[in-house]
Order: sequence, then C-alpha cells, then structure tokens
Amino acid sequence: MRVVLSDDHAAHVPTGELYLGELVRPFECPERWEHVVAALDAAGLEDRTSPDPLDLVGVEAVHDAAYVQFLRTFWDDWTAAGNTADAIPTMFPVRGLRHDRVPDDVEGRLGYFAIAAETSITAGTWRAASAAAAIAQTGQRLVSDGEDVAFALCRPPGHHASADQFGGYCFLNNAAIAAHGLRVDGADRVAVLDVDFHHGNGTQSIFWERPDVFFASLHGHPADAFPHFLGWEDEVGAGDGAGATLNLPLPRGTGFDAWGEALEVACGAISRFGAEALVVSLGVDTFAGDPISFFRLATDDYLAVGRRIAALGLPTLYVMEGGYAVAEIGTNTVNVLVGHLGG
Ligand code: Q9C
Ligand code: ZN
Repeated sequence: MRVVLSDDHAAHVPTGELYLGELVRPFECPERWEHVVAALDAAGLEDRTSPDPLDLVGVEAVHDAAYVQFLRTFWDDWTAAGNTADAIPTMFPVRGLRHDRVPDDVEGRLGYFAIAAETSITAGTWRAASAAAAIAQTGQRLVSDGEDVAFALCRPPGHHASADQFGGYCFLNNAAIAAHGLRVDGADRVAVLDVDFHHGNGTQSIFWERPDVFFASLHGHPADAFPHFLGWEDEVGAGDGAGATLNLPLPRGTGFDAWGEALEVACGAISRFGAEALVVSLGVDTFAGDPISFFRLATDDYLAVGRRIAALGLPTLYVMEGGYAVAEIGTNTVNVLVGHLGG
C-alpha cells in the first residue's frame, strides 16, 4: 500500500489546549504521527511517498479563498500586532451577531474564521496544514491513477474544517479536498465514509448541496459529543444534494456490535449511491481507551473495519483524522489498513 507522509506535520505543535477550564497538553500532538509510522514499519507497510507541492486550485475548490489567505498570513499579522503566544480564538459570530463582515482586527478575524477555542494557530500551523492537504492530494492522484488503495498520513486532521472555518484540531479539510480531486480526475460519483468518533461537520457542510459526493458518518451523538451542533440523523443534505448525506449518531458506550451494524448501513448506502471511488476519514478515536471519546472498539476490531471497507470493492484513499490514545493509535490505524489488504 502506498503511504504518503511528510515531516512537516511537526511544524504544528500548539503549546496548550483549552480543555474543561484548563490549558492542558494538546491531545492532538506530533507523537500521534510517530506512533502511526512505527506501526506502519512494524507491519511492513514501507512504500513511502513524499507529497507533491500543494495544488491551491484544488484547495480553493472546497475552501473560500479568503479563508485560505487567512490561514496562510495569520501568524505574521498576529506577531506583527505584538503577540507572541499561540493564537486561541475566544469570540465567534454566533446567534444574533453578524457574519457578513470580516473584522480588520487580528483577534476579530481569528474568531470570525473559527468554530471553537480548543484549537490554536501557531507559527508552523500553515506549514503543517498545507502539507497535510498536499498529502491528501498526492494520495488522491495515486488512486485516480490506478492504485487500489493508498493511505494519506495527514496531520493536522481535517474533517471539522468547513469552507471557511477551523476548529476541532482541523484547518484544511484533507478528506474533502481529496474527494473533490477524485471527481475532477474522473470519478463521476465519490463517497466519503467518516469513521472518526466525531461528526465530520466540515465535510458534511462542504458537500451539503452536492449530488456527486455522498457523505456518510458514524459518530458520537451530537447531544453528547463534539462538535455538538451538527450530526443528527435528520440531516440528509439539501437542494441537489438531498439524500446524499447519511448520519448515524450512536450513544455512549457503543461497542463493535452496534458500531459494525452502523458501518454495514453506511456501506450499503455507499454501494446503492453508485460510488466509483471512496475516501475514508479514518479516525481511531472510537477506541475504548481514547481519552476524549466514548465508544468501545478494541484493537482487533479495526481489522474487521478494514475488511468491510475493502469489500465495497472501490478504489480507496484512507485519510488520517483523529485518535488520541497515543500509544495505541498506530496499531489501531494500521489494523484498518492491514484488514483492507486482506490480513
Ligand atoms: N470533551 C478530531 O478528532 N474537543 N477532532 C473535544 C471533549 C475537541 C476532535 C472535547 C475534539 C476535536 C479530528
Ligand atoms: Zn475525532
């Protein structure tokens, strides 16, 4: 299996994460990437590829140009204003406030383009986030050019990033960029299967009105879990995209029996949709030992996940999302890939 990855992920190292009233060591940390690489090594998945340069046109097909510009230039503006600490948004255009005006002030702009305050922008955020998007694009082109399956080892993750907002540790929506790239490079219908513990609000919103990209997500019920304000089962898409979104929210304590049934429902819908290619938003924060999530999947279950996804028989790009049980993220992630390959 081709694996696309880059050391540039290590440029994004936030100092702290605002969590339950404290600034804690960020759950989304560089060691996650290192454990995945070690598990790839251990499994003999050693066919490594560096990303091609970022294709900005492909990025701006799913993100607003003004948002991309914000991500690219924000750190310089932030430091030019005299700030030295990581940038944490604290004020958002929520109910009753306007979102048709982008503030000039650096702190106002930070909040305008954010959904949540747990995610910091740092000196190296653009370098890492743009490398992650390039990794997804490179993996996508491998699949479009005929690979059966590839793995884009993206960090930071992407599925909470919408067309114009960051948060949930995400800046550019790597999976959405790849899905759109698969369309451009020849697949008439593409599916995104989001198996991260959290709802992929960004991906859903990007494809909400599109009939050509099906979005299916299994996740902690938004009544109980981040991102809290999207991911109910009555969200099915709109306009031309009505029926091309499928949400399968699941309760606290969900184990592999119930989770696997939901996966079966999602896979059936993807087959009926007639997808010609697949992007998997692969988060392993469904693991029983995950520190911020509440499903109960076991390490061996991930082999079965990969086998079921492979049975769709689609050219498939796996894109790394979440997973915060750092010691186990490697084995859990690689088990999906090994299962896909028939292991
Ligand atoms: N009490 C991804 O997995 N905070 N993002 C959760 C839980 C944010 C997760 C707080 C979690 C974001 C890509
Ligand atoms: Zn997650």
